[in-house]
Amino acid sequence: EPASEEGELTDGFHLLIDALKLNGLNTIYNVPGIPITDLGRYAQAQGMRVISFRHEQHAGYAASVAGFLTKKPGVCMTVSAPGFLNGLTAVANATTNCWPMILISGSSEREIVDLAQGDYEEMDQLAIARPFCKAAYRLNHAEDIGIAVARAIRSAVSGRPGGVYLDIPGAMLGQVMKAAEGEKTLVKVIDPAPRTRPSEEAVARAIDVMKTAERPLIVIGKGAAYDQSDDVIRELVETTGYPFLPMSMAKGILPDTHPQCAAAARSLVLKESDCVIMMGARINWLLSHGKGKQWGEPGSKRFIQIDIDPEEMDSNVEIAAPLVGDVGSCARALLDGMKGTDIAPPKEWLDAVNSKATANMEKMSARLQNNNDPMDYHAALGVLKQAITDRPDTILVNEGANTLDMARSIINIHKPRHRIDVGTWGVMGIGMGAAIAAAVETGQQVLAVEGDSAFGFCGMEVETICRYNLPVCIVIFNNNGIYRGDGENWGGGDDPATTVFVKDARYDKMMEAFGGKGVWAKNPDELRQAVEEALSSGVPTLINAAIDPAAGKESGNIGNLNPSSVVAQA
Ligand code: OXT
Ligand code: ADP
Ligand code: MG
Repeated sequence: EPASEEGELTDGFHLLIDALKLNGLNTIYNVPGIPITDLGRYAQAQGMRVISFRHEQHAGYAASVAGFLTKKPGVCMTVSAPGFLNGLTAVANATTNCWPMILISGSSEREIVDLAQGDYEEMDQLAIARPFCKAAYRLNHAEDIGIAVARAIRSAVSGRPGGVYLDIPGAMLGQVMKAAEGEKTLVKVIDPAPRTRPSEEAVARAIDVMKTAERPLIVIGKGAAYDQSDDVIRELVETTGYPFLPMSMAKGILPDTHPQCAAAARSLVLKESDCVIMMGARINWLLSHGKGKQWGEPGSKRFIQIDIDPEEMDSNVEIAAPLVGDVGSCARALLDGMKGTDIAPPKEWLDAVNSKATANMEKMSARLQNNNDPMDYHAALGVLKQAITDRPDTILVNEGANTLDMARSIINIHKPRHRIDVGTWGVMGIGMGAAIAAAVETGQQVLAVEGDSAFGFCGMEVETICRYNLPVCIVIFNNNGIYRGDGENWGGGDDPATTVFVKDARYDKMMEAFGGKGVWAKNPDELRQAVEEALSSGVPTLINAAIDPAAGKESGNIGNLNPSSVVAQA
């Protein structure tokens, strides 16, 4: 810590580190280089945890997942132009997912950039960042660091959370101030994301809708997971007795094994319900925009929507009762408003949901017990489902297409914020960044279930996992390709099909190259044994699970989103 004695000096490097630490931001996910190499070194010297990646996109994804898990902005630090652009994907993704993060990028000499005179890694980063994030700021003077970091934090976490960009011209880091004066410029942000209560009228309106509901449903989204109001959400679900449908990253707020969980009756509840409480979930593409066949007769539903962002209301369908506020406050207000009313759902509705869910679960569980050769998704996922049931504290990371869709419905999640996946954009390559952040931020064991294509977007970060000796077990569902491993070249030539990879690639050897454990598992027994060992030892492990190349579907469950040519010539 810089002492505040007369005459002692501080500078931009140290003020920035002091400002982050003062606000409880103690971890930086980065890739070093000009002009931020020493910033990382000083941060580490001053007690911050600095996790250095191999590529900025994954450092950025890690920061965004840290934001999701902790409600504090995750911090990613990069070099200028190319490093900044690599990190920008993650900021855009964080903003899309409504997760708080701050991307701090070094940038080139302002005067030279502004005159376009060709500086080292010249780019007008601030202008480029703006459309991709919630807010963007540039720091020109060391004396502004305190206020800039405060603004960045508040922008990232207040209201609807999102990504913030902080532009750090290299020269600013070297600016010197008297330490005592510098200390006075630092700002500790008080109550950065104040809880917001819905108005009494809004609550009364929602209760009126609930009173007339005959087939109610609660849809819970990752905004609710983010809010960390797990107990109040559970109380609301259990007091109403309504069936609930978790969106993928809301799984585990209430356990998937909860008797009111309607995940296995998804089609039925979306179609048949007449009153839907949306809780921290947007009615976007993942819910067919609230329209179409999936949602039954047009006009057959009334929506109550809980969201921190008032502009989310009516974005796709009419919202009969908007509740603007944080999930915890809104759920509490509904519980208070319900007192003395009778809103219990009719038994026929609950029976219908239960019998559909039970039938689907029975069908599914029969498929999980098989010894097909080659191994299929269901057999492999049956093993992983059991592993998570045995060790419910394990955090599941999941990406791919078939690997994603099948793992989502097969692997039960038992605890809040224990499933991290591709999010609103369905983006491939989040896996290793997410796994690293989950391990670093929670100290828990992580199981990353990855399609072989998905893993390819971020695979080099296994070195990072080994270097920091993180308790991460990666299982690659290796079906030799994107969706399937048996694609054909439509041109009939010698080149492989655009969707297939080298057959039987030994991803397990990548892990061994860095000192971790690699296993090639060809059947459920080998997979079970390897996962068991990895989860009990905490040793960085990569299990290359051979999956039937013919078992997957094009685009998994969302093949309907592919446009098709009417003049196909193949
Ligand atoms: O009710 P019904 O009867 O309908 O049944 C439903 C449930 O009730 C039931 N269910 C259950 N039954 C029994 N038991 C249980 N427990 C249970 N739970 C549910 O199951 C059905 C289905 O339920 P589900 O899954 O809840 O419902 P559904 O209909 O699927 O829900 C709809 C959605 C939209 C909410 C859901 O599908 C969803 O969340 N989807 C997300 C999809 C997504 O984001 N996919 C990733 C993107 S795909 C694609 O774009 C890919 N790319 C391109 C690319 C990307 N993405 N990014 C970048 C940077 N570059 C390129 C690529 C390259 S994927 C991809 C790689 C793929 O290859 P890999 O090798 O990685 O992976 P593999 O495919 O494995 O080879
Ligand atoms: P999912 O993909 O799980 O359906 P979305 O990301 O679409 O969820 O929706 C999350 C929603 O939650 C966003 O509209 C966001 O504004 C909202 N949200 C984020 N944090 C909170 C919070 N603390 N309280 C209420 N709503 C929130
Ligand atoms: Mg694959």
